Order: sequence, then structure tokens, then C-alpha cells
Amino acid sequence: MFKKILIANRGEIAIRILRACRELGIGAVAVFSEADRASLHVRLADEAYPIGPSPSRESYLRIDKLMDVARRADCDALHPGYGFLAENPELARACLAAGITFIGPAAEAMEQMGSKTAARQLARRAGVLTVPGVVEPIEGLEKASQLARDTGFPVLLKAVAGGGGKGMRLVTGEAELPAAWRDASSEALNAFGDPRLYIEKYLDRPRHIEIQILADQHGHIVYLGERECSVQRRHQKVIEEAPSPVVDAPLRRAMGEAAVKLARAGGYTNAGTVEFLVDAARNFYFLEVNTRLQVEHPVTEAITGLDLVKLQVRIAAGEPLPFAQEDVAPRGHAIECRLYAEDPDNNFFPSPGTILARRVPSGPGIRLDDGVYPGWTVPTEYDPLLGKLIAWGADRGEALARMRRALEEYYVSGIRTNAGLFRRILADAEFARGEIHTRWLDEWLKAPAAATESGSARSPRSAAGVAGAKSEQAAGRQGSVEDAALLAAALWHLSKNGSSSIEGSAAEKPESRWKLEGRRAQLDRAPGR
Ligand code: MV4
Repeated sequence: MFKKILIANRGEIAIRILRACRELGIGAVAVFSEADRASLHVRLADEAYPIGPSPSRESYLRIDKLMDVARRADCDALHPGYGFLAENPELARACLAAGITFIGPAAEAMEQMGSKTAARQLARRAGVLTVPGVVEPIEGLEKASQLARDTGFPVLLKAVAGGGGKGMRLVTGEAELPAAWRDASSEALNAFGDPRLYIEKYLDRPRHIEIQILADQHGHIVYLGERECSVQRRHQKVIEEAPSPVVDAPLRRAMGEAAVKLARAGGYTNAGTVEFLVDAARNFYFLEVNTRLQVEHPVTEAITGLDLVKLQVRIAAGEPLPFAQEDVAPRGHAIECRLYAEDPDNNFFPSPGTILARRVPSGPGIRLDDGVYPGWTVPTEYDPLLGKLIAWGADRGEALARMRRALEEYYVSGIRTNAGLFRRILADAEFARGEIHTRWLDEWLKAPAAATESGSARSPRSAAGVAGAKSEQAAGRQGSVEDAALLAAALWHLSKNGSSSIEGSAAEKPESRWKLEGRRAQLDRAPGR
């Protein structure tokens, strides 16, 4: 087993990985940018090393700096978390060259899945159904026009190097193609440095359902059931749950076996996710493979009782999977809400700032994976994810009830969060019935009040829509009154606790004593000392 793991990430996922290290008796080494000097992952780690200025280009995305720390701190493995360099084959290669184990699949597997057309070819070879369309990058507009007609409109132009909706354009007819081609191509070049596009038949309002897999280095591959991730806003997942309300045992088995076939054909190892689009008739089509641990992995952990991060570490260390497919017995239902420092009442604008007070939910079936503390300032330079709230219940009804209850307990002041949005979504009758698809949230946000009042009927431009906008403003006002009252209570509480607490609180003075102590103790230690 490894002695020391470099955690090449920040925030809640760095802490999640650190916790796995602790349980395995492995040293956890954190890295931090200037903006993250006082971040919780730094405080909790056994060692922490600076890797540069706040912009991630100059810190968390610098392979050379990460490898330098890994070598100097004598790490024998590296966990990339998600985002940043997690799916960059160059980091896996650099680790291999330095004799440090990369906790994830081989660089070659990441490369194959990184090209969406190569992944589609692999799926076809493995006998897994893909969305109709092409499996080769398209040469130019002329060819595209022919292939779009062959596929049949409406089609989607997608970036070969894509993912996450970037470089994607819907084309409903021949006339739209030239402009869409130009736009998608330049967006793809901008985002990925690769302008190549391919074509898929457009599916209307599919569900996004993904299969978690684990593959060891001895040819054992298992699937751990699915996650329903259809509640998304602009290609960002907002709520995930397991199992999916529409997947029964035979469909789970069919999707799981398809995912395993694909992983086997691609020589895949470690944890991975195979994404599918599922249409209204419950046909499933391969979409893409995520070659990393995902944000939403805790819902799978909740229903399987497995620790995915510890399993990733053990697989990377060469251990065989400690169980077989027939031992995987999902139980109950889990749901996750992604808590963001953003303002749903102001177009989801990021709301960085200093957290003044925070009350964490707990009790039966509740897990909070976050990376923040009162007095800490949410930096502006990264994704403003505060953490994830996960509720487990014996069935979907109990999981939803626990999530509603936990959201009532959750309280943060000093910044805006999207917790209120979750309270409203969890009160929606359509959501409660599991009647969701990939465009559900974007449509729901256009008429939230109509949705919560009637539960389903909504027409964004109707009178109900206008009334909805009004009541949302009222809710916003009520929210700030509530915030002010709670803020006053928190300040009063602080002032009651002795003279030093108010002057000494990080909310008042960023250079507080305890922060300085923390730095002295941990942050500025030079590697190797
Ligand atoms: C699609 C699709 C419909 N038909 N492909 C969006 C991001 C990228 N990963 C794939 N995406 C989609 N691909 C075909 N052929 C609809 C989407 C899509 C979507 C997919 C998953 C989750 C949310 C989504 C929101 C809008 C569109």
C-alpha cells in the first residue's frame, strides 16, 4: 500500500480524498494556490505545499509544480480528484515517468475516451448502442451537410474533443447548418484547441443516466448501479439521485452489462462512469465515458455501502476488487444537492465572500461533504461549489423527506447560496414524481411559481408565469429579512462570548490570530523539512 498520496485538488473533493487516506493509514499531502492558503483542505492535511498564484493555470493546472511537490514530499501516489487535471493524460504520463502511481485509469484509456468519436467507435466494437450518427470527425461543411441529411434532422453538432455541452449546436434544418457549423467549430477550437466536429441524431428531452463502474488490474469489472443526473442547469448537474426513478432491475442489468463490456473493450481500470441518454421508451444510448471520480459519487456510496475513494486507492495499488458483481446489493435511495455560493435570484451569479456563520444539517441519513468554515472567504477564482448535501432513505420518499428536512437545518450567512432553490425544487410535485429530463430544470426556472403551485401545468408566458415572477421577488425579499435577522442573532451571539471574539473573528479582520497560527503551523513549511 502507498505511504503518502499527493492530493492534486482543492475544496470538498480534496477533503474527501484526505478522509480516505486517513482511514487507510496513508499520509495526505495537500497543495494550495495563494487564494487557498487558509482553505480547509490545507488545514486538515498532514503536509501542505504552495504551488503558485491563484489562477488555476498557474497553480492547480501546472503538472510541473505538482510533480515537483510529489517528488520533494516523497509521495508514492497522486489522486487528481475531479476537474482541473483529472482527465488529462499528460498528468498520468508525468506520474508514470516519475515512478508515482496515478490513481485513475492509464493515459491511453483517458485519451481514447477523451475523443468522443473514438469512444463511439469503441462502443460500436463492444456492441453497445450509441446515439445514431457518425463515428468519425467530419472533414468540412460539405460533408456535414450530406451526413446530416443521412442522419435526418434535427441533428446535434458536437465537438470531437467535447463534453459538457461546449461546441454543441442543435440544427433543425439544412438552412441552419452553415452558421451552426462555424459557431460550434470556433467554440470547440476555443475551448479544447480542436475544432473538429461530428454529428448525432438529436434526442428530445432524454434523461441523463450514468453507470458507475470499478475495474481492477486483474480483469475484474463491476457496475455499481446508476445515477439519475437529469436535473441540470446549462449542462451543470444540480441534483443527482440513485437509483433512477425509471430504471428497474432488468434495465439496470442491461445498462450495467453494457458499461462493463465497454470498459473491458477499452482496457479500462479504476473508477469510471459510463453516461447514457435514455429516451421516453427507456431505450438507452451510450453518450461518453468520464475517466474520473465524479462529484456525485456519494449517492452511489450511500446505496451500496462502498467507499469509492478507498477502492480507487486499493485498485491503483494493485489489489484485486474485494467483491464480485453478485455481492453488489444496492439498498434504499439517495439524493444529492450541490450547494453553490451563487444567487438563484440574480441569474445564478457567483456570490463569493466571507462566510460569517454556518449551521450544518445532520441526523439520520444525512451526509454533508463540504470544504468551508465560518471565517473563510470563498475565492472568486474557482468553481463556487461549497459542498454537497446527501440524503439517504429506505425509499425515494424517505430520502426526499430527509433532504427537505436537512435543507431546513442548513444555514449559511455572509454569502448567498442556492439552498433556497433546492427547497423549491424539492417542493415540486413533478420532481417528487420523478418526471424529469435534461431540459426540465431550465424550463422549470422559467416558471417556478407555476410549477410549485400546480405541480405540473406551466406556461412561461401565461399569467401564472407573471405571478410566479412576482412571488419569486417576494420570496427574495423575505429571504433577505430572514438573513438580516439571523445575521444580527449571530453577531449578538459572538459578542456575548467574551471580548476577544468579535474583534478577533475572521469576519472582522482577515488577518486573525488563529489564521496566522494556522499558517505558521502548516502552510509555509518548505517541502522536505
Ligand atoms: C445530446 C442530447 C440530445 N441528443 N445528444 C449535453 C452535454 C453533452 N455531454 C451531451 N449533451 C446532450 N447530448 C443527443 N444526441 C442532449 C444533451 C443534453 C444534455 C445531456 C445530459 C445532461 C443534460 C443535458 C442538457 C441538455 C442537452
